[in-house]
Amino acid sequence: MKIKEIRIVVCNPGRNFVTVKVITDAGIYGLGDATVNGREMAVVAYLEEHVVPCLIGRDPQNIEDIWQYLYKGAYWRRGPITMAAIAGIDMALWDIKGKIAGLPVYQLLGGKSRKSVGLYAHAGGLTIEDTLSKAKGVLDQGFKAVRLQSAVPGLETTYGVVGDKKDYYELQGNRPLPPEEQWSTQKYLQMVEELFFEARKQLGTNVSLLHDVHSRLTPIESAKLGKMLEPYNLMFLEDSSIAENQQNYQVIRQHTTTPLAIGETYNSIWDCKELIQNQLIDYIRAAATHAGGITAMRRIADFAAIYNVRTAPHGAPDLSPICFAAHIHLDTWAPNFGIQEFVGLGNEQIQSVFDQDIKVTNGVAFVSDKPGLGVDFDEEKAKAYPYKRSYLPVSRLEDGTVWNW
Ligand code: GCO
Ligand code: MG
Repeated sequence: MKIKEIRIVVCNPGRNFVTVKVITDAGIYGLGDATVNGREMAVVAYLEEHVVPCLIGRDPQNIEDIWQYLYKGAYWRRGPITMAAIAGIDMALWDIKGKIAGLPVYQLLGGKSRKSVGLYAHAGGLTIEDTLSKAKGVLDQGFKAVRLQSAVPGLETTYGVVGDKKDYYELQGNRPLPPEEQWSTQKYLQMVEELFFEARKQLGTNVSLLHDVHSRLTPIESAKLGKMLEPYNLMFLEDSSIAENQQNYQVIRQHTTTPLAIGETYNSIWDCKELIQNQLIDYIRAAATHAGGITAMRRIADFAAIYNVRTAPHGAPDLSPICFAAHIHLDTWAPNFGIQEFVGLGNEQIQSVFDQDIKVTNGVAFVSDKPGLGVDFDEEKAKAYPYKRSYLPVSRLEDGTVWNW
């Protein structure tokens, strides 16, 4: 079997997605997601100019060889653009392998470790009361885990909050220039303690609570927050500090027993090696699209298992349904799976372009049993939603200093 053609399609059914379609001479095709939010066209150029020409005529069944060829063979290893390009191809090849075998991808990985995949939903409100009423709505739908975000009083916009002027940016893909946001750690810390105090009071102790700091705090501030939140028993505190320097988490870890999660921006196992090996985190949140595909995610999961770190794949709206399908297969297989982030199966346009086969009921997802990834992509319908340049916001401290968004 040979790779005959590879098509890269960018569409914007509400937000931009980069879809890779690998077509074989046997008529079977596979799909992959290569979306990097705000830098989509860089991945397209990388794929079209530098990857696709090298793969035509190769045997799509040699997934590992193609992965190594693209990773080691580039000389310039890692980085979000390279790894998203590799990921897009890799997912498509797993999809093809499943279709050849007549088996869903989770079977190729080793079969089911569980019947269904536990999900956490989002609740992000304009006030603490608004957040908690959204959380109650989520719990009423059967979810047992919910991520709480709330607008910070005194700041115009806050990450993760839906509603007037407090946009949750990842839901929209039409911002031709980067908007700017303000950040104040002091204002935030006051809000967040009250949020979790009220949450436990109103939601009880039977629900798993999570929170995403979106890398806004220094390590010692993270340590302080982790300690402050201990009485409220979080499932995990996500991205409390940046970990370009993985040692940062040593500082946080030695001060608090609040479980820690990180990894959505990681491109490879090397970005989390020390965090895992030194047991500085509890959940690794790498995504198939950004960390090098299913081949790389499987390796990260196995490595993490040795150190009691569980997987909690990123599930934001800027990962396409193809990535979500790949995650549900990985989550169904991984013996050390923790929880899957879930923001719904997409708006109507997304659902018309991507045909998904995942059942979600009562806060859990059931993997598709179709051969391959079990997701399809309608290229004709995608044409109705052309690419629109769009950026994530840039964050600044109140004095104007650029900060982590
Ligand atoms: C999450 C993430 C996302 C990111 C987004 C950036 O936990 O879901 O933090 O919301 O902000 O993926 O493109
Ligand atoms: Mg996050």
